[in-house]
Amino acid sequence: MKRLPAGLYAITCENRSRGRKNLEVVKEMLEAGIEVLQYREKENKTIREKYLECKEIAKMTKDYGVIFIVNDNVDIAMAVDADGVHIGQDDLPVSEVRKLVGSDKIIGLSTHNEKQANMALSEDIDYIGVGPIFKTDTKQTEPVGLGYLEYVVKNISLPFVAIGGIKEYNIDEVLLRGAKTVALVTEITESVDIKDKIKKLRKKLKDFKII
Ligand code: 3NM
Repeated sequence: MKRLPAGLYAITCENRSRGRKNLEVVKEMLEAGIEVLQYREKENKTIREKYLECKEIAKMTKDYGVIFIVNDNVDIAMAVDADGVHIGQDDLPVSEVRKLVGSDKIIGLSTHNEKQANMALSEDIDYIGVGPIFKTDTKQTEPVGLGYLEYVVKNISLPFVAIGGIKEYNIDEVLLRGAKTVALVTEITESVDIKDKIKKLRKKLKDFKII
């Protein structure tokens, strides 16, 4: 059974990648060093296109020993033998997803408030997403603030990933409060120099003795 590692959890977003293709961005991410890669593509791609990208990414992440999670599409995750799947509150119930993926795959579940975090405790999941911590325009959800992160650290005994509006300039705020796995989309995908950005983010995690 694989687990959510501490460190950087990078997420794709092709239309926020300065014209670069997902595969190009993922290659840079892997070369720079990340712990988890999530394929997330909300717009403008067919299932077949997503599948083909994920098939390639699954090979690349295996080569680098990086955990590969597919967002939303349980079918694609299984077809490419990804390490897991990440689902939201409006997706299939966790119990159904678990039946589909089996006991070996990682299931992550987004949560945005205390009630959802408490509900997650009785689900067969491997980690929760906690966010959006800060304002983000990558997802249409209002920020929940650092208070929700503090609540989870104190009260919820599940591995979690902090997400939402996290940047190099504010990552200290989440690390200080006990986040060990940090997810970033645009701070990485929109960087001119992805490797340099990841290097700087890794330095922060090292300063907090997380990696
Ligand atoms: N999930 P950025 S916030 C994909 O709170 C996603 O569950 C969130 O993008 C949640 O790092 C978010 O560019 C977007 O702000 C994060």
